[in-house]
Amino acid sequence: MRFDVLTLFPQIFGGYLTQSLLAKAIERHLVDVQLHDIRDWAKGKHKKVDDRPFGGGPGMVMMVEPVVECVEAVQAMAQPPGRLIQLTPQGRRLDQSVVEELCREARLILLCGRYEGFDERVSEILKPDAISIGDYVLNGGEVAAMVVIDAVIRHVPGVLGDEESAKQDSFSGDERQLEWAQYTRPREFRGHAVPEVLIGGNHEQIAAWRAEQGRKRTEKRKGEMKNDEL
Ligand code: 6GU
Repeated sequence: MRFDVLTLFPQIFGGYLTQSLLAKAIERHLVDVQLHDIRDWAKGKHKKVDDRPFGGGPGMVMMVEPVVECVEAVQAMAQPPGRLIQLTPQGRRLDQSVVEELCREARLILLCGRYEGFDERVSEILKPDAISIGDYVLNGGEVAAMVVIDAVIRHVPGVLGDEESAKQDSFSGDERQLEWAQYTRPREFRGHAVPEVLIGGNHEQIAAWRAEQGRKRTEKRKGEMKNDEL
């Protein structure tokens, strides 16, 4: 699967791309992430990518011309042109069902905004799929793009060591059950012991205990959630 990230700050992605699961997936050619600096498509001596809003008001708006030209050029760099995602707090909220929809694409183009957003004509011309990662405002779409990549690559065949892991994740499938409590060594720390059942080795009892744990966590979390999150 290929991701193209369009940003004014490609260096933000450096550490993320070179660590852990994603680095291994890239090394094994399961995932390809290409970074593109929107400023490379800016015109003039000052390579201007943002300007003051018509009508006044605070902040700067990302200009339509470099953004549209960057997206079009990047889409033409490889086949297929890919699905264009605009990271914006005004977008549809990312959840596991959106992630499962995105992972079916061969290529995603992730357009990250900064400042007070994009000139509206970016949306009119390119008709991106606008996605938000939650109801709070970030300084830009870069962290949100990493969230999208991180969630989506878990579903790319071969990326996880154990092929079943993504399916077993909380929120996957219809159950949306939270996972059970996990423990590893030591068996006791500061008076907190690992539940006896996990040490006994009775697999039926362990499975029953875990199922009960998952149910309890899910119930507790539902009690804490607002209605629209259920
Ligand atoms: Cl995708 N971008 C920004 N700037 N803020 C956000 C967001 C995205 N999702 C939640 N807040």
